[in-house]
Amino acid sequence: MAKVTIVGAGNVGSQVAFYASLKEIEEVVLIDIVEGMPQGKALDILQATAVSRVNSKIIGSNDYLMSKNSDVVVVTAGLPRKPGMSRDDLIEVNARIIKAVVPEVIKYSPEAVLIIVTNPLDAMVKLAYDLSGFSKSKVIGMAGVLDTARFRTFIAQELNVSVKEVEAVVLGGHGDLMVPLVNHCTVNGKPISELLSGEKIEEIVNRVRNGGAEIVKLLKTGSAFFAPGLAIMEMVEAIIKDEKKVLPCSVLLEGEYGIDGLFIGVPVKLGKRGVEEIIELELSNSEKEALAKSVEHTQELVGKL
Ligand code: TXD
Repeated sequence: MAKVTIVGAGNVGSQVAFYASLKEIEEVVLIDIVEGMPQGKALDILQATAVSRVNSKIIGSNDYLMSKNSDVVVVTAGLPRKPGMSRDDLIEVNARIIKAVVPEVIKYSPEAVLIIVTNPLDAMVKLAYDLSGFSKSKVIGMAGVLDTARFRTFIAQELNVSVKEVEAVVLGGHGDLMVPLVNHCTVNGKPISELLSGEKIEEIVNRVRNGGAEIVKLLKTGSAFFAPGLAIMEMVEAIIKDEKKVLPCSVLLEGEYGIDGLFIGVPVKLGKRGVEEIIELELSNSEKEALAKSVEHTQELVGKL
Protein backbone atom coordinates (compact mmCIF):
# COMPACT_ATOMS: atom_id res chain seq x y z
CA MET A 1 0.00 0.00 0.00
CA ALA A 2 1.07 3.52 -0.65
CA LYS A 3 2.29 6.57 1.25
CA VAL A 4 1.64 9.96 -0.32
CA THR A 5 3.07 13.27 0.92
CA ILE A 6 1.75 16.63 -0.13
CA VAL A 7 4.00 19.63 0.46
CA GLY A 8 2.05 22.89 0.67
CA ALA A 9 -1.19 22.60 2.64
CA GLY A 10 -2.87 25.55 0.95
CA ASN A 11 -5.88 25.45 -1.34
CA VAL A 12 -4.61 22.85 -3.80
CA GLY A 13 -2.57 20.75 -1.36
CA SER A 14 -5.36 20.36 1.15
CA GLN A 15 -7.79 19.35 -1.60
CA VAL A 16 -5.40 16.60 -2.72
CA ALA A 17 -5.04 15.40 0.88
CA PHE A 18 -8.82 15.36 1.23
CA TYR A 19 -9.39 13.32 -1.96
CA ALA A 20 -6.50 10.97 -1.11
CA SER A 21 -7.91 10.30 2.37
CA LEU A 22 -11.34 9.50 1.02
CA LYS A 23 -9.72 6.98 -1.33
CA GLU A 24 -8.24 5.09 1.63
CA ILE A 25 -4.64 5.59 0.61
CA GLU A 26 -2.67 3.96 3.41
CA GLU A 27 -0.91 7.08 4.66
CA VAL A 28 -1.29 10.72 3.66
CA VAL A 29 1.11 13.36 5.00
CA LEU A 30 0.42 17.07 4.63
CA ILE A 31 3.38 19.41 5.14
CA ASP A 32 3.58 23.21 5.26
CA ILE A 33 5.83 25.86 6.79
CA VAL A 34 2.95 27.54 8.57
CA GLU A 35 2.81 26.18 12.11
CA GLY A 36 -0.38 24.41 13.10
CA MET A 37 -2.06 24.81 9.73
CA PRO A 38 -1.28 21.36 8.21
CA GLN A 39 -2.02 19.76 11.59
CA GLY A 40 -5.41 21.52 11.77
CA LYS A 41 -6.34 20.62 8.20
CA ALA A 42 -5.26 17.00 8.71
CA LEU A 43 -7.48 16.75 11.79
CA ASP A 44 -10.42 18.21 9.89
CA ILE A 45 -9.84 15.74 7.02
CA LEU A 46 -9.53 12.84 9.47
CA GLN A 47 -12.93 13.73 10.88
CA ALA A 48 -14.32 13.83 7.32
CA THR A 49 -13.13 10.23 6.85
CA ALA A 50 -15.20 9.31 9.93
CA VAL A 51 -18.28 10.81 8.26
CA SER A 52 -17.47 8.80 5.14
CA ARG A 53 -16.65 5.70 7.17
CA VAL A 54 -13.31 5.12 5.49
CA ASN A 55 -10.12 4.22 7.35
CA SER A 56 -7.29 6.57 6.44
CA LYS A 57 -4.18 7.70 8.21
CA ILE A 58 -3.63 11.41 7.68
CA ILE A 59 -0.89 13.40 9.36
CA GLY A 60 -0.23 17.14 9.26
CA SER A 61 3.28 18.36 10.09
CA ASN A 62 5.94 21.03 9.67
CA ASP A 63 8.64 18.35 9.74
CA TYR A 64 9.77 16.52 6.61
CA LEU A 65 10.73 13.53 8.72
CA MET A 66 7.04 12.59 8.65
CA SER A 67 7.26 12.25 4.86
CA LYS A 68 9.91 9.51 5.14
CA ASN A 69 9.70 6.78 2.47
CA SER A 70 6.80 8.23 0.54
CA ASP A 71 5.93 6.56 -2.76
CA VAL A 72 4.67 9.81 -4.26
CA VAL A 73 5.38 13.40 -3.18
CA VAL A 74 3.20 16.17 -4.56
CA VAL A 75 4.67 19.68 -4.36
CA THR A 76 2.09 22.47 -4.27
CA ALA A 77 4.15 24.86 -2.11
CA GLY A 78 4.29 28.30 -3.65
CA LEU A 79 2.37 31.47 -4.29
CA PRO A 80 -0.68 31.48 -6.56
CA ARG A 81 -1.48 34.32 -8.98
CA LYS A 82 -3.38 37.47 -8.15
CA PRO A 83 -5.77 39.04 -10.67
CA GLY A 84 -3.85 40.60 -13.57
CA MET A 85 -0.74 38.47 -12.97
CA SER A 86 0.58 35.85 -15.37
CA ARG A 87 1.90 32.53 -14.05
CA ASP A 88 5.35 33.64 -15.24
CA ASP A 89 5.34 36.54 -12.75
CA LEU A 90 5.70 33.95 -9.98
CA ILE A 91 9.02 32.55 -11.21
CA GLU A 92 11.41 34.23 -8.76
CA VAL A 93 9.47 33.75 -5.57
CA ASN A 94 8.38 30.20 -6.37
CA ALA A 95 11.85 29.13 -7.57
CA ARG A 96 13.08 30.06 -4.08
CA ILE A 97 10.38 27.88 -2.54
CA ILE A 98 11.13 24.91 -4.83
CA LYS A 99 14.83 25.24 -3.90
CA ALA A 100 13.89 25.03 -0.23
CA VAL A 101 11.43 22.15 -0.60
CA VAL A 102 13.01 19.67 -3.04
CA PRO A 103 16.21 18.90 -1.05
CA GLU A 104 14.09 18.12 2.03
CA VAL A 105 11.75 15.90 0.02
CA ILE A 106 14.51 13.83 -1.60
CA LYS A 107 16.44 13.50 1.66
CA TYR A 108 13.59 11.47 3.16
CA SER A 109 12.08 9.87 0.05
CA PRO A 110 14.87 9.06 -2.41
CA GLU A 111 12.71 6.53 -4.23
CA ALA A 112 9.57 8.66 -4.63
CA VAL A 113 7.88 9.86 -7.78
CA LEU A 114 7.61 13.67 -7.61
CA ILE A 115 4.58 15.48 -8.95
CA ILE A 116 5.25 19.21 -9.21
CA VAL A 117 2.28 21.59 -9.29
CA THR A 118 3.77 25.00 -8.41
CA ASN A 119 3.64 27.68 -11.13
CA PRO A 120 5.09 28.59 -13.55
CA LEU A 121 4.71 24.86 -13.97
CA ASP A 122 7.06 23.80 -16.74
CA ALA A 123 9.93 25.89 -15.32
CA MET A 124 9.34 24.69 -11.74
CA VAL A 125 9.29 21.02 -12.74
CA LYS A 126 12.55 21.49 -14.67
CA LEU A 127 14.08 23.15 -11.60
CA ALA A 128 12.86 20.35 -9.33
CA TYR A 129 14.29 17.75 -11.73
CA ASP A 130 17.70 19.48 -11.80
CA LEU A 131 17.76 19.79 -7.99
CA SER A 132 16.64 16.21 -7.36
CA GLY A 133 19.06 14.24 -9.51
CA PHE A 134 16.16 11.80 -10.00
CA SER A 135 15.67 9.97 -13.29
CA LYS A 136 13.38 11.78 -15.72
CA SER A 137 10.64 9.18 -15.30
CA LYS A 138 10.26 10.22 -11.65
CA VAL A 139 9.72 13.96 -11.98
CA ILE A 140 6.38 14.96 -13.51
CA GLY A 141 4.46 18.21 -13.78
CA MET A 142 0.69 18.46 -13.42
CA ALA A 143 -1.13 20.76 -15.82
CA GLY A 144 -2.41 18.86 -18.85
CA VAL A 145 -5.04 16.89 -16.93
CA LEU A 146 -6.49 20.18 -15.67
CA ASP A 147 -6.26 22.01 -19.00
CA THR A 148 -7.87 19.04 -20.76
CA ALA A 149 -10.69 18.99 -18.19
CA ARG A 150 -11.31 22.67 -18.91
CA PHE A 151 -11.41 22.00 -22.67
CA ARG A 152 -13.88 19.12 -22.18
CA THR A 153 -16.05 21.24 -19.86
CA PHE A 154 -16.45 24.07 -22.37
CA ILE A 155 -17.16 21.70 -25.30
CA ALA A 156 -19.79 19.82 -23.27
CA GLN A 157 -21.41 23.11 -22.18
CA GLU A 158 -21.49 24.46 -25.71
CA LEU A 159 -23.00 21.32 -27.25
CA ASN A 160 -25.20 20.51 -24.25
CA VAL A 161 -23.83 16.95 -24.08
CA SER A 162 -22.49 14.84 -21.23
CA VAL A 163 -18.89 15.71 -20.43
CA LYS A 164 -18.31 11.94 -20.31
CA GLU A 165 -18.73 11.82 -24.07
CA VAL A 166 -16.08 14.44 -24.78
CA GLU A 167 -12.51 13.32 -25.40
CA ALA A 168 -9.75 15.90 -25.70
CA VAL A 169 -6.10 16.56 -25.07
CA VAL A 170 -4.10 19.72 -24.43
CA LEU A 171 -0.35 19.82 -25.18
CA GLY A 172 2.43 22.33 -24.63
CA GLY A 173 3.45 24.57 -21.77
CA HIS A 174 0.99 25.43 -18.99
CA GLY A 175 0.53 29.03 -20.10
CA ASP A 176 -1.48 31.20 -22.45
CA LEU A 177 0.18 29.46 -25.42
CA MET A 178 -0.92 25.94 -24.47
CA VAL A 179 -2.21 23.86 -27.40
CA PRO A 180 -5.72 22.37 -27.12
CA LEU A 181 -5.65 19.80 -29.96
CA VAL A 182 -8.76 20.56 -31.99
CA ASN A 183 -8.20 17.63 -34.38
CA HIS A 184 -8.06 15.17 -31.47
CA CYS A 185 -11.19 16.48 -29.76
CA THR A 186 -14.26 14.30 -30.31
CA VAL A 187 -17.79 13.99 -28.98
CA ASN A 188 -19.05 10.42 -29.09
CA GLY A 189 -16.27 9.74 -31.57
CA LYS A 190 -17.27 12.63 -33.87
CA PRO A 191 -14.65 15.37 -34.49
CA ILE A 192 -15.74 18.75 -33.08
CA SER A 193 -15.03 20.37 -36.45
CA GLU A 194 -18.22 18.59 -37.66
CA LEU A 195 -20.25 19.89 -34.71
CA LEU A 196 -19.07 23.47 -34.16
CA SER A 197 -18.11 26.41 -36.40
CA GLY A 198 -14.47 27.42 -36.74
CA GLU A 199 -15.17 30.67 -34.83
CA LYS A 200 -16.83 28.85 -31.96
CA ILE A 201 -13.93 26.40 -31.71
CA GLU A 202 -11.46 29.29 -31.63
CA GLU A 203 -13.49 31.00 -28.92
CA ILE A 204 -13.41 27.81 -26.82
CA VAL A 205 -9.67 27.29 -27.41
CA ASN A 206 -9.04 30.84 -26.14
CA ARG A 207 -11.23 30.25 -23.11
CA VAL A 208 -9.23 27.09 -22.28
CA ARG A 209 -5.97 29.04 -22.61
CA ASN A 210 -7.31 31.64 -20.21
CA GLY A 211 -9.20 29.15 -18.03
CA GLY A 212 -7.00 29.74 -14.99
CA ALA A 213 -7.10 33.54 -15.29
CA GLU A 214 -10.91 33.48 -15.60
CA ILE A 215 -11.13 31.85 -12.16
CA VAL A 216 -8.40 34.05 -10.62
CA LYS A 217 -10.37 37.12 -11.74
CA LEU A 218 -13.57 35.84 -10.17
CA LEU A 219 -12.00 34.68 -6.90
CA LYS A 220 -9.89 37.84 -6.45
CA THR A 221 -7.80 36.00 -3.83
CA GLY A 222 -6.08 32.80 -4.92
CA SER A 223 -6.58 30.52 -7.89
CA ALA A 224 -8.46 27.35 -8.82
CA PHE A 225 -8.16 24.35 -6.53
CA PHE A 226 -11.03 21.86 -6.85
CA ALA A 227 -10.27 20.76 -10.42
CA PRO A 228 -6.47 21.01 -9.89
CA GLY A 229 -6.76 18.89 -6.73
CA LEU A 230 -8.70 16.15 -8.49
CA ALA A 231 -6.42 16.30 -11.54
CA ILE A 232 -3.42 15.66 -9.25
CA MET A 233 -5.32 12.82 -7.61
CA GLU A 234 -5.87 11.15 -10.98
CA MET A 235 -2.10 11.16 -11.55
CA VAL A 236 -1.35 9.92 -8.02
CA GLU A 237 -3.79 7.01 -8.42
CA ALA A 238 -2.42 6.09 -11.85
CA ILE A 239 1.04 5.81 -10.25
CA ILE A 240 0.31 4.04 -6.97
CA LYS A 241 -2.16 1.60 -8.55
CA ASP A 242 0.19 1.04 -11.52
CA GLU A 243 -2.71 1.78 -13.85
CA LYS A 244 -0.67 2.50 -17.03
CA LYS A 245 -3.15 5.30 -17.70
CA VAL A 246 -2.35 7.77 -20.49
CA LEU A 247 -2.59 11.36 -19.21
CA PRO A 248 -1.14 14.63 -20.47
CA CYS A 249 1.71 15.65 -18.12
CA SER A 250 4.74 17.91 -18.24
CA VAL A 251 7.75 15.62 -18.74
CA LEU A 252 11.33 15.92 -19.91
CA LEU A 253 11.45 15.52 -23.66
CA GLU A 254 14.63 14.30 -25.30
CA GLY A 255 13.84 14.38 -28.98
CA GLU A 256 10.15 13.47 -28.80
CA TYR A 257 8.00 15.98 -30.74
CA GLY A 258 11.32 17.45 -31.94
CA ILE A 259 11.88 18.98 -28.48
CA ASP A 260 15.04 18.47 -26.47
CA GLY A 261 15.88 19.24 -22.85
CA LEU A 262 12.61 20.91 -21.82
CA PHE A 263 9.64 19.85 -19.71
CA ILE A 264 6.54 20.20 -21.89
CA GLY A 265 3.02 18.77 -21.62
CA VAL A 266 2.46 15.64 -23.74
CA PRO A 267 0.49 12.42 -23.24
CA VAL A 268 2.39 9.88 -21.15
CA LYS A 269 1.68 6.47 -19.69
CA LEU A 270 1.76 6.62 -15.87
CA GLY A 271 2.49 3.60 -13.70
CA LYS A 272 4.39 2.54 -10.62
CA ARG A 273 7.70 3.67 -12.11
CA GLY A 274 6.33 7.13 -12.95
CA VAL A 275 6.47 8.03 -16.64
CA GLU A 276 6.60 4.66 -18.40
CA GLU A 277 6.15 5.85 -21.99
CA ILE A 278 5.86 9.11 -23.90
CA ILE A 279 3.11 8.95 -26.51
CA GLU A 280 3.79 10.79 -29.76
CA LEU A 281 0.61 12.00 -31.44
CA GLU A 282 0.36 12.89 -35.10
CA LEU A 283 0.03 16.70 -35.27
CA SER A 284 -1.29 18.91 -38.06
CA ASN A 285 0.94 21.72 -39.35
CA SER A 286 -0.99 24.37 -37.42
CA GLU A 287 -0.75 22.30 -34.22
CA LYS A 288 3.00 21.89 -34.79
CA GLU A 289 3.35 25.67 -35.20
CA ALA A 290 1.33 26.35 -32.05
CA LEU A 291 3.41 23.84 -30.09
CA ALA A 292 6.63 25.43 -31.35
CA LYS A 293 5.44 28.84 -30.03
CA SER A 294 4.60 27.38 -26.64
CA VAL A 295 7.97 25.62 -26.49
CA GLU A 296 9.82 28.81 -27.44
CA HIS A 297 8.09 30.64 -24.61
CA THR A 298 8.90 27.88 -22.10
CA GLN A 299 12.54 27.96 -23.23
CA GLU A 300 12.67 31.72 -22.51
CA LEU A 301 11.10 31.21 -19.12
CA VAL A 302 13.53 28.44 -18.16
CA GLY A 303 16.35 30.79 -19.20
CA LYS A 304 15.28 33.09 -16.33
CA LEU A 305 15.89 30.42 -13.69
O1 TXD B 1 -2.18 23.31 -13.06
C1 TXD B 1 -1.40 23.65 -12.22
N1 TXD B 1 -0.14 23.21 -12.23
C2 TXD B 1 -1.81 24.53 -11.11
C3 TXD B 1 -0.79 25.23 -10.37
C4 TXD B 1 -3.17 24.62 -10.70
C5 TXD B 1 -3.51 25.32 -9.59
C6 TXD B 1 -2.53 26.01 -8.76
N2 TXD B 1 -1.23 26.08 -9.33
C7 TXD B 1 -0.13 26.60 -8.52
O2 TXD B 1 0.04 25.78 -7.34
C8 TXD B 1 -0.32 27.99 -7.98
O3 TXD B 1 -0.05 28.97 -8.96
C9 TXD B 1 0.69 28.01 -6.85
O4 TXD B 1 2.00 28.26 -7.34
C10 TXD B 1 0.61 26.57 -6.31
C11 TXD B 1 -0.22 26.43 -5.02
O5 TXD B 1 -1.48 26.98 -5.21
P1 TXD B 1 -2.52 27.15 -3.98
O6 TXD B 1 -3.75 27.72 -4.54
O7 TXD B 1 -2.57 25.89 -3.22
O8 TXD B 1 -1.76 28.26 -3.12
P2 TXD B 1 -1.93 28.55 -1.53
O9 TXD B 1 -3.32 28.27 -1.11
O10 TXD B 1 -1.36 29.90 -1.31
O11 TXD B 1 -0.99 27.44 -0.85
C12 TXD B 1 0.39 27.43 -0.99
C13 TXD B 1 0.95 26.86 0.29
C14 TXD B 1 0.73 27.77 1.52
O12 TXD B 1 0.02 27.07 2.52
C15 TXD B 1 2.14 28.13 1.97
O13 TXD B 1 2.27 28.28 3.38
C16 TXD B 1 2.94 26.94 1.44
O14 TXD B 1 2.38 26.70 0.15
N3 TXD B 1 4.38 27.19 1.37
C17 TXD B 1 5.30 26.29 1.75
N4 TXD B 1 5.17 25.04 2.24
C18 TXD B 1 6.31 24.37 2.55
N5 TXD B 1 7.54 24.91 2.37
C19 TXD B 1 7.72 26.15 1.88
N6 TXD B 1 8.94 26.65 1.71
C20 TXD B 1 6.56 26.89 1.55
N7 TXD B 1 6.35 28.13 1.05
C21 TXD B 1 5.02 28.31 0.95
